[in-house]
Amino acid sequence: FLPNPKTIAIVGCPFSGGQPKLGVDKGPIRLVEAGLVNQLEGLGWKVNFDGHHQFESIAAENDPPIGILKNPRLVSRVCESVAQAVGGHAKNGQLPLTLGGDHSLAMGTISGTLDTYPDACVVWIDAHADINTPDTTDSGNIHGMPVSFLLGIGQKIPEFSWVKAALRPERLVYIGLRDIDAGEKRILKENKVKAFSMHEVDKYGIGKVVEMALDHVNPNRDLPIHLSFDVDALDPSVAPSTGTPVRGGLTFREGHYICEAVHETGLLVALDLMEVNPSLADAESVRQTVAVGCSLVRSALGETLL
Ligand code: EXY
Ligand code: MN
Ligand code: MN
Ligand code: MN
Repeated sequence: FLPNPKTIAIVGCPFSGGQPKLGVDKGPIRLVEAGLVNQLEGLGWKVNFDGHHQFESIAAENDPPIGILKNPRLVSRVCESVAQAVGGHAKNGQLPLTLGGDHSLAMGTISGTLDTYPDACVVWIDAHADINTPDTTDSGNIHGMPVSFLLGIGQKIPEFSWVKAALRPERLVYIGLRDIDAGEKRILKENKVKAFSMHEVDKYGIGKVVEMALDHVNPNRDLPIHLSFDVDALDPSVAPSTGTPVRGGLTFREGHYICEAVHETGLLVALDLMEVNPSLADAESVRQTVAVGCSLVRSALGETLL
């Protein structure tokens, strides 16, 4: 899908409004400071990065909760601008690499991808399903909800009317799940969303799980792929600096294998790396998490072991 020279557009999103912990807005800055641009150029990509997005100007003057949703207008406007940025880069034939920031941003990134590639499928790697609706959320944190908005399920909120229900449930697959709310389990079942939890990773091994996941969303291996990778999918021993760590996660290699296998399809058109929070945990844990984030991105964009 991508013309030559193969070009990445980095969309740096210093944004934390989809959840309550400060610091996740520093994730993209640390990932770029760690040398990500040079690393990707080393893999043969042309990399366009003109600085991180400035969301301050979007800051909502008055943003009271809607129901229990926190920062709803801010999250909506930021995601709308991210959708335009991602969609614009994709339409120019570039591969948007979005660095978060919290995972509410995926409401924007995936909207931008689907606006450009309506047939694209989404591979969502996460400990969480992020599929609560405004009715089912217990926390009101919108980073636990972007998928429901993209699917167009649950109560409609006028402030989010720009989000089209462009994602079909059969074009979505999860890997790595292990902390799902009761309401989310019901939503996954009702909408027949395919999900491979850590149980299936243990049972079948990551190689088989990725094959089954791609067989479900991309049976003929001909549809564009948007990979949305929440770093909390990895075990906290591998990626400690993240806001909602859950034990029992993917190993270092399992996470990288997913990225390598998606790269091997030749179908990747957009990539998100989300929820790196450099304010959580000690300096060595932060260094480790940032390094693993860069390394996952490199694997998805063509780094091989041999
Ligand atoms: N399910 C919980 C909620 O809705 O608040 C936790 C969500 C955490 C979401 C992180 C980003 O993946
Ligand atoms: Mn997530
Ligand atoms: Mn998560
Ligand atoms: Mn949950």
